[in-house]
Amino acid sequence: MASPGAETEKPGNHNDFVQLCNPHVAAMKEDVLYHFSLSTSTHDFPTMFGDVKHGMGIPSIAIMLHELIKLLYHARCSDVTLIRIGTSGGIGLEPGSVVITRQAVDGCFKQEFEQIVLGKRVVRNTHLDDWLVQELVRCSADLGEFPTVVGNTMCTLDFYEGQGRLDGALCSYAEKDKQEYLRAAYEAGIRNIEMESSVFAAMCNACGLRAAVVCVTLLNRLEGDQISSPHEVLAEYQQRPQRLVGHFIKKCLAAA
Ligand code: R2B
Ligand code: URA
Repeated sequence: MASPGAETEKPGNHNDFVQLCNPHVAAMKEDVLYHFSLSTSTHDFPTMFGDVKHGMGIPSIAIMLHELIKLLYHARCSDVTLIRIGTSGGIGLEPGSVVITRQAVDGCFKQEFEQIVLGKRVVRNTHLDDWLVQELVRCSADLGEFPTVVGNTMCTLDFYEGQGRLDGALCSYAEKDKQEYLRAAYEAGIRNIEMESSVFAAMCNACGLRAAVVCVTLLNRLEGDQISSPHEVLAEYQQRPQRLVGHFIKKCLAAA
């Protein structure tokens, strides 16, 4: 599954329109995208897709997942695996490390996702598929390109105070409090922090879908809050979960 949102800037000149390496397409009066049941003569592509973007955080991914899971249902898909890939802040890891999530936890380190439904607390399980975790670990070993660990992932409602940063618009704690919190998180098996994994795991569990979360760490939060590595470094880090999951998909296809 694609990660929601452009979490760091993409490489290249990102203001340019997408270019094709095929001179014929621009000269075609109509282009039928057969497998999508779309045609440039019957559908207004710029209006339909020109502004496609995902948001960030639990509400955005939850809305997207409701509709994606219904799409899979209507399409009568079977044996589906969903994988969230993206970025995160690491705890006690070398930046660029990839974390495969065993369990998503909340900001109090609780291994659950709480949703208010009709005014009542509904608590859902956030455990991720153990078999898939092991397969992804094997894929990372096959690639041998970057450090990969299995750990718990803390999912927060905010990037700043919610993740114990000292550089937000609001902050009522000191560096020492932040260090204590992050070190307690580390002791609880948490290796990274992001903003979507808990609802992702909860919804996939509730719908009986096999799921995994694979995020690269952009910084070590024990050493700072700002994401200040050079653009090319961050861009390469961001490709790591894609390379790992790409390898996993190829392996599955080869075995099918
Ligand atoms: C990781 O990075 C984003 C915040 O910068 C958020 O979508 C997440 O989970
Ligand atoms: N994404 C997050 O949610 N937190 C970080 O520190 C980095 C990326």
